[in-house]
Amino acid sequence: MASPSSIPKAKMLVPNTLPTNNAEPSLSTIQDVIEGASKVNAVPLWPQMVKYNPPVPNPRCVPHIWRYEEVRPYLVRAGELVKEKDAERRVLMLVNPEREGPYTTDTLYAGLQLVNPHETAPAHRHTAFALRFVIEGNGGYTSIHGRRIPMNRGDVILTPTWNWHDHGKDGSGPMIWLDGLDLPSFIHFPVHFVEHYKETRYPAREVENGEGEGEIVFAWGGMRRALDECPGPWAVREYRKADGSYVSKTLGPSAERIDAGTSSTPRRETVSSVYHVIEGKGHSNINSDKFEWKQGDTFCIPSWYRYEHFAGPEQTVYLYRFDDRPMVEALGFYRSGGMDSESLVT
Ligand code: GTQ
Repeated sequence: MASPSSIPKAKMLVPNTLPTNNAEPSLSTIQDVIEGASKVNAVPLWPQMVKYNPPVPNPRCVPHIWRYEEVRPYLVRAGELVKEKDAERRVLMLVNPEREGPYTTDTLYAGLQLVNPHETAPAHRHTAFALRFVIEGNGGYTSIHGRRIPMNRGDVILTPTWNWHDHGKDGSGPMIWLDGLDLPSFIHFPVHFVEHYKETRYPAREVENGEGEGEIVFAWGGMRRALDECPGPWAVREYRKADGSYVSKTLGPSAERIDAGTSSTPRRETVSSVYHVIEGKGHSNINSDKFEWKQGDTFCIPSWYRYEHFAGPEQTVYLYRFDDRPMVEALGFYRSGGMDSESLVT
């Protein structure tokens, strides 16, 4: 290859002067500049600087609660009307009132999924990561890359990226669970792939007693014991892998215990979260709004809202939560209320 110095000067294509603007002979006012620039898809930043550089986080989503007794009848009726072959996944998405699907928060997707006895939600796999919290029903199972995991109330089951998965059910009555996925990320990063398996079910064997525990499934009994062993009226435990690492690069599940008549410490973070009430009654203050909740309800907290949970006077409260902390941390965006920005300098 010729070195730059050996290129004959006469053949250089780079002009030594800037191009003159023949199309716009007079740019006498800023309006001329703005109009002219827009024709070449260039737009001034300065009038809308604060939109892109807001002083504090500005989530589009708002706090919201989905009451189980209000949503469940629609899901159960959909279970009767929408046949297995007509819905790859029979899910009611929990859509934030300020946005469309798949946004439950700006970064999290939640949905309630129902499977009837003798049905199969067919095998597929995808880039997205999924968490399932089992709400009700008996005899359900989800098969994850060759292992058939029974679904029991309160269990958290992971579907890691690219694992083949299908869901099924024996026994009577429907199986209902809360799905948590990182689907909003794939609107932002349009890089999602899905594959469908050639048969309805991916070959799977039943797991032995306790197999996959702490890796792919987290039984409620174990988490409840762990929460009860924590000191104090309010306890938080994350679901983590045996080596202490996050279960996913994107989503972080956790559970909380709040003793009757007590409350959590107020929190404010750059993560958003979806909460589901496992047991008990109470309310949350999210910024200045109060949200009353009870067993089965699901509610969301956008990033940077200040929130605090209060257990009712009668019963210990247990909450399940998933948030986007692993993803937010990995990107270097994690911050919580009270952190000094000097401490964030890298
Ligand atoms: O069960 O695989 O709620 O792929 C959304 C997308 C569930 C699933 C959802 C999915 C699934």
